[in-house]
Amino acid sequence: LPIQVFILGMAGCGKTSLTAKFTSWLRENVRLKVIAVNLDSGAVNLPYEAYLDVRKFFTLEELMLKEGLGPNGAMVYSMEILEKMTPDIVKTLAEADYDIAIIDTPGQNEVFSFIPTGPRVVEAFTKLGPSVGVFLIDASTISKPSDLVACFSISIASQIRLGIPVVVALSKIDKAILSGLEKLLVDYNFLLSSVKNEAGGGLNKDFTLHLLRIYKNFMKVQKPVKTSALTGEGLEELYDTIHEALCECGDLT
Ligand SMILES: Nc1nc2c(ncn2[C@@H]2O[C@H](COP(=O)(O)OP(=O)(O)O)[C@@H](O)[C@H]2O)c(=O)[nH]1
Ligand SMILES: [Mg+2]
Repeated sequence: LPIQVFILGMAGCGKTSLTAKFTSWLRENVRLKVIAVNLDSGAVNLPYEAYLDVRKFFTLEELMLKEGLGPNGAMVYSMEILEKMTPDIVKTLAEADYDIAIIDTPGQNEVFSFIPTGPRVVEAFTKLGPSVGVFLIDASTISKPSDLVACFSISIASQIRLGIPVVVALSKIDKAILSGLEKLLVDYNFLLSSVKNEAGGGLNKDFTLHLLRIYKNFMKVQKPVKTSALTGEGLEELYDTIHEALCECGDLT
């Protein structure tokens, strides 16, 4: 059965860029039949050739004009249209010949993961075969250790909402601004002491430390993968991690 990989993350975190880079990397290095699927009706330019592109059917801009909606209303509405189209999309993919589909998701993670339609779209895709999410955390937005913990908690929330295993990856690692970030990703005790040493305290620090305990268990299973769509760093590791995540769930054996 083919594998579905949903690229997830906040607006501008690099989903579309990674979809392009990862797709071509897989074609060159793993020699699998790879297709890219675009579910973002608001995309303007795609740096990859999509096997299936929702913009063939509707675009966010059209919805705004036709329905007199602002960008947020149009995004919510676009998810309803996407859900209605999903049976046809799934049918098209079921007839396609591929080993792995890299699925670029709408610009805003909250729209895809936190409105009930997104999880239902994902559920329909899981009928095609094993499905996994890659949650991208934009390294250029992490300016202190607790930022990492906050972003990590969103990835967990997305996993809970979408009901598929979600792998965590840093994107734009070439643009990382926090010194020691690499060590924070692999060394739990260093992360813990760094959070403790951050300025400020009170309830926020308590919350962060509580979240860190969850993070600790997660780190035992998977350390966040460092990727860059600019340099291609980390793509092999990302591929291995996706495989491991699916094996752990018993989806691939
Ligand atoms: N330096 C750097 N910039 C990146 C990388 N990935 C994406 N970008 C830039 O980040 C911006 C948003 O990227 P995009 O892929 O459209 O994000 P999306 O909204 O999550 O799909 C664009 O200007 C990209 O050129 C990366 O790995 N390194
Ligand atoms: Mg995009």
